[in-house]
Amino acid sequence: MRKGSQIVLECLRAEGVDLVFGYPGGAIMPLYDALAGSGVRHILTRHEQGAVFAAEGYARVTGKVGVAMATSGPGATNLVTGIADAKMDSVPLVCLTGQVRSALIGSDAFQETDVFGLTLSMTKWSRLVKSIQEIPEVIAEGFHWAQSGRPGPVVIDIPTDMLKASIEFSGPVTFRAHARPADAKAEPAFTDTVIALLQQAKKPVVLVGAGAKLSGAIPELRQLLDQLNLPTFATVHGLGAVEPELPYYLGMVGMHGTRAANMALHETDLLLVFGARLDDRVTGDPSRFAPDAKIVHFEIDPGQLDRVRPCQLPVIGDLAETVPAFQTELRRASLPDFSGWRAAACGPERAELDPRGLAQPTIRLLDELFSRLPENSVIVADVGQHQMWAAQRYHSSSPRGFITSGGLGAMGFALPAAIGIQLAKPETTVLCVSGDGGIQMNIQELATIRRLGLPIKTVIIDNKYLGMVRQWQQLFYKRNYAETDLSDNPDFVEIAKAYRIPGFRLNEDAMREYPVARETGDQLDRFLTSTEPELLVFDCHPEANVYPMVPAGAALSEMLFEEE
Ligand SMILES: Cc1ncc(C[n+]2csc(CCOP(=O)(O)OP(=O)(O)O)c2C)c(N)n1
Ligand SMILES: [Mg+2]
Repeated sequence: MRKGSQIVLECLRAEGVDLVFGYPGGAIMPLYDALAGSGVRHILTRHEQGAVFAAEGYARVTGKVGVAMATSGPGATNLVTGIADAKMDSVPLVCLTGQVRSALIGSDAFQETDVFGLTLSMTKWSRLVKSIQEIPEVIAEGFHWAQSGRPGPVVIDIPTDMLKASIEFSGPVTFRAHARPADAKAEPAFTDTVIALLQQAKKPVVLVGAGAKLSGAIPELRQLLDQLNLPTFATVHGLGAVEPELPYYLGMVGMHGTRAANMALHETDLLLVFGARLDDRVTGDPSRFAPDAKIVHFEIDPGQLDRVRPCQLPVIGDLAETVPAFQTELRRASLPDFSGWRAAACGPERAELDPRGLAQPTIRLLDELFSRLPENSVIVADVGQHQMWAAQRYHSSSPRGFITSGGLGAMGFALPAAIGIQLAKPETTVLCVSGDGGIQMNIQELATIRRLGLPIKTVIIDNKYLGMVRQWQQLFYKRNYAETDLSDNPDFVEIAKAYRIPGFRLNEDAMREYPVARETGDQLDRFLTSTEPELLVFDCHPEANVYPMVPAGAALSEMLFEEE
């Protein structure tokens, strides 16, 4: 005989779970009661949003399923932002929520919310458990859907009486999905069509997205890119998939992408997309996106095709299958000479201008930090200007080395995500880059970091503004800085101190000379290598902006650049 709570934990163990993030409460108490001795380690965060973002950090850096748990009602509603975030960014996530006892469901019972209904539009799969007997199947199926195909979030809501009751238990089960539908297989003849399109093309380009790393096919994709030798760029989630120093790599594309990448994408006549959704932050005005281009879309999720406009050729399937298939055929084909186009797209006149203007010291700080990081470090960025500066300055070839909330853009993501990342990779340096706004959305997680002694390095880019919103107000709302002023920020170093985390402040003067003064360099080295959590607050100019910028509603070619 086993209690429902024990069955849940045994099934989690059977799925390979040894770490979960959560916060207890009434309806889920039986599950907490069974944790000790279960083999599942539970990390108590200080907010359920912290738990779900930490689980996402763990999942994003490992590719394994992240697990978060919370009680009914307010516990479950606090998970919602993380669930939406995991949906947008294809993160394998399982959320377990306690529910009021089944006899009370629908009666407005204490701490009752309809978690299933509430999250229905943002989960990949979800269940309200209806009997203790079905717990093993529901967990097995939930884990299957979280990580199969395009990964995503799963919610399993379990009434508390089912966690308490006992049944005879014959062990965890495995879930077998039906065979893939025929149209989910890569079209075998697609290679001929892509090659024919390439042979007709004058200005072909390659766009790499998150799918590249999710598929695990990075080595194959890199070989293919070498074979193609075409101007290539990445979305924010594709960063690190392509080795940045390659001559055909143009960096990040989109609203704050490089001049070269955006121009090449605007001018292309054949766009090969590998695992990207073509979000409007990537395309600019969808109606004027790559106006002359035919699109070949390598994509695992048929639901993501034709979102911007119909593609000429969908190649539906896992990149781990379609990329090697394409590679093999490409070896036999002869492609036109694209060297003229490559020279134009990758040439010096398209090179990035050195950042001038008010953002320069902040960009230097990020360059100084990033260049001092050991290989395979992980940078986790929050949301705002600092996020885009960090993405622009990320020049590592580590595919899971830059982690951020991209599709949802959820402020408050970075600090708790860093917890999940550091727990998954105890030996890795984890650098959290946050804004003065975003850090205050989950600052309570400093307590979790302190309690666990995680050596996470947090940098706050303190511009005393909700900077990204202020930038838009400056450029598009006549400098009406309505409700974006954070000049009464607390002293973050003092806050960290209260959490028993050491911190220090650097101002822009420290970054004015290049290379930076020896003492500053030493200070940064010590910060990055200490075995303790630590905070660095950087005073950024309040009116520093992120450039280039494609204004909302503009075409990619209509970038704004730094003012002199
Ligand atoms: C939860 C949430 N609320 C609001 C926003 C809208 N938003 C996007 S960036 C931003 C400003 C972020 O400010 P800060 O954290 O200081 O970063 P900065 O842009 O100044 O670097 C805001 C409010 C958001 N993305 N997420
Ligand atoms: Mg700010």
